[in-house]
Amino acid sequence: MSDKPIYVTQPYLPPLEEFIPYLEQIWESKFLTNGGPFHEQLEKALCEFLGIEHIALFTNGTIALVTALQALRITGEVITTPYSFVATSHSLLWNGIRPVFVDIDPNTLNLDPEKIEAAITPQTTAIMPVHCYGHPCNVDAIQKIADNYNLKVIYDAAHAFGVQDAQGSILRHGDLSVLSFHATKVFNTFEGGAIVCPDAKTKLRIDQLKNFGYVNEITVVAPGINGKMSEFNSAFGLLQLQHIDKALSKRKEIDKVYRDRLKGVPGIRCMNKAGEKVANYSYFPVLVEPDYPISRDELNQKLKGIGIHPRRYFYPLISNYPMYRGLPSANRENLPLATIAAQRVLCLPIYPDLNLSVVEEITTFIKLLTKQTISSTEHHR
Ligand code: T4K
Repeated sequence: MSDKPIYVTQPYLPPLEEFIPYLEQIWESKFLTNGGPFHEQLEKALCEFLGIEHIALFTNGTIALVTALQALRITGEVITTPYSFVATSHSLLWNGIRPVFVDIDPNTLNLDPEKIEAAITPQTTAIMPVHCYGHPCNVDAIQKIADNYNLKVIYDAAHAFGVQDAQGSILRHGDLSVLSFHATKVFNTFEGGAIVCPDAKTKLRIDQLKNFGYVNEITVVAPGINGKMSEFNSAFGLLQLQHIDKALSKRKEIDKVYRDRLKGVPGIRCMNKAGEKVANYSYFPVLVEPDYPISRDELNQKLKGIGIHPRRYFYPLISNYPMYRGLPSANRENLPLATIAAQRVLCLPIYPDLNLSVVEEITTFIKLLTKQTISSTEHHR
């Protein structure tokens, strides 16, 4: 195994010398932020790459989520998933909104549309689903419910950069979609995020909200925040975009090796595709089921023992954190499938610079553990 620790992910960094000309331009122009030239260029380049019409760049995905809720004036209660990174629900609390947790579909690990209706109350104003691991939600079923009950839909698409369904970008669904460009994501700008919006008017409002609510030099129309992406981050994004196809195809290769080599290993379930035509292979989650000889946590520890650092995304469930667990919808009985997924999931390392030989070693170790544990159990019988 490698002498350096192997993390669940590592940012893809293009050659340093390719970034120098961007830095020279920033030094030359002295424009560091507030919608400078690289910011404008990155918005255009992303629209083209993603096949969308309008995007507003942000300093990170969390501030983008908080702003998306403000942009649509969401209040009261929002239906969401407990099986996500905590930022999803935190964005609701930051807006004084009450999250209402609904259980997940055990196949996609996304919000189960069949359970949404029962959670709607007169206070419900929106649904905030997550395309978890970049696997698309059941967008048609969710939109149907939203239309029936006059609810907004804001997708937390933090994992879904570049994902497409049969008709195009997954980001065109719902009222808004929010991306994260954090260092650990498929496409990163060190820190960063974005809101994908359907029209120029909505983008204008979002652009005002991310700039303190300024409309012009002397007019402020809302208590906006500072959510602007800097020129440094935007420039890095432009450079990353030149390498994104290569990075995505490396991820695809790794995904295939994992799938091929883990096929048929008793108790290790790889997730199926969930309706994406173009996937981004942002994570490689496996579910460690009861017929695997050791528990998920034991497997996690054993892998750490040989320098592999998977992550239990997403354990604990958001609904188990102190600021959420008092909510009626946070009750375990309300969330049986999310509870099981959180107990079983382990995200294995996947990132463009990960050597395929390491992936092979990880899978061999997982398989070997099966045989060793089974034979030592038999030995002790
Ligand atoms: N919604 C969803 C569904 C999300 O998953 C996230 C973020 C958000 C919203 C919010 O978006 P942002 O506001 O973050 O843009 C990480 C990320 O910090 C977070 O962005 C991400 N989701 C979440 C799933 O994972 P941690 O605390 O697990 O990250 P950390 O620092 O432990 O990094 C994981 C591994 O990556 C490390 O063991 C080593 C490696 N790493 C990490 C960093 C930061 C590097 O090699 N280099 C690095 O620079 O949260």
